[in-house]
Amino acid sequence: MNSIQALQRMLLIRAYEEKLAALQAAGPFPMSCSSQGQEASAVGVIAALSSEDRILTNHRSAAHLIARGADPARLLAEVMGKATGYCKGKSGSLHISVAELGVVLTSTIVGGELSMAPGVALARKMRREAGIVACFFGDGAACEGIFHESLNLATIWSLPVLYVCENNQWQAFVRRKETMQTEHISEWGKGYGLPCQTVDGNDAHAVHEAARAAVAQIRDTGKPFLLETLTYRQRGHFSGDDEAHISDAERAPWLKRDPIELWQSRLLAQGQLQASDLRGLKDEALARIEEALAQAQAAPYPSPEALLTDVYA
Ligand SMILES: Cc1ncc(C[n+]2csc(CCOP(=O)(O)OP(=O)(O)O)c2C)c(N)n1
Repeated sequence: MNSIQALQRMLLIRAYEEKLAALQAAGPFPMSCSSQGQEASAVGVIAALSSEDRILTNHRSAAHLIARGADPARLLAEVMGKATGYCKGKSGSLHISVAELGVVLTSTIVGGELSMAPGVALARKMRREAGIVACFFGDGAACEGIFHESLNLATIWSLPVLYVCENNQWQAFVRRKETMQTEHISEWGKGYGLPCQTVDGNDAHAVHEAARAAVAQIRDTGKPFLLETLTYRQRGHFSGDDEAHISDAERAPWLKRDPIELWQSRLLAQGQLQASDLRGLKDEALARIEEALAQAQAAPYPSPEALLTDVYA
């Protein structure tokens, strides 16, 4: 993926999240958890993966899915419970999986993705399949016991897992600093013998370089790696939350370091992008999302008979 394609992906993610937020504010519309502000982390890491790699993620998965190439029309259809959604309208925004893109799971059980990542990696290793497993989770999930079990097992069993902690400074309505004595989650990995790195999660270039090096190391050694991306969730915990827990003073410095603005400024300064092209790219992203919404709105709901298909009992 080149620099402009990375910008296009980030703009598409932002347009998708902003459209969802607008629809939810106008309501009624199904809820979701936005990862607005975390686009560089998603795009930077996913661009370092190959098509045979697998991905597990959490409730803020839209950015990961779009970065991986998911069709916004099918994502919106899924959120709206339509039959054309990636999971035939049965998952909503919080459980989307996309087998054809190697996205095994979106887990809304905090830490659920951490519990499954070693299993997916072990299965692939036993079948001698190529590829690594990327597991995205939040700093809140890192405070759960399953994080420690997962890292320990992955290390002991030499499993090719790229753990990506998107440290967005909040754990639902609780500040990260209230739940951790240390500053960085990456430090915790050292105790389990993992190579670890913390990177500026709002700098797509820094994220991508770190992820590429981590992925290369995992492919080389077959062992896990923990990457922490320091970033910020620009919206509330979920759509409909009044955001009273976030002050403007807290948000302001992070908005100044908005990952998309940082990336486009860099490309403009380097002459890789002209201001007029930028407007065109933004319009393109907005138009694609409008078209996606129209498709999702026109799509049918699943038939009542579909209730009993694709379920385990
Ligand atoms: C096992 C479990 N406990 C609690 C919740 C409620 N909950 C949903 S999101 C969340 C915070 C997760 O924080 P973090 O992992 O940092 O992710 P973030 O939402 O900040 O991206 C909590 C506690 C849940 N969904 N699952």
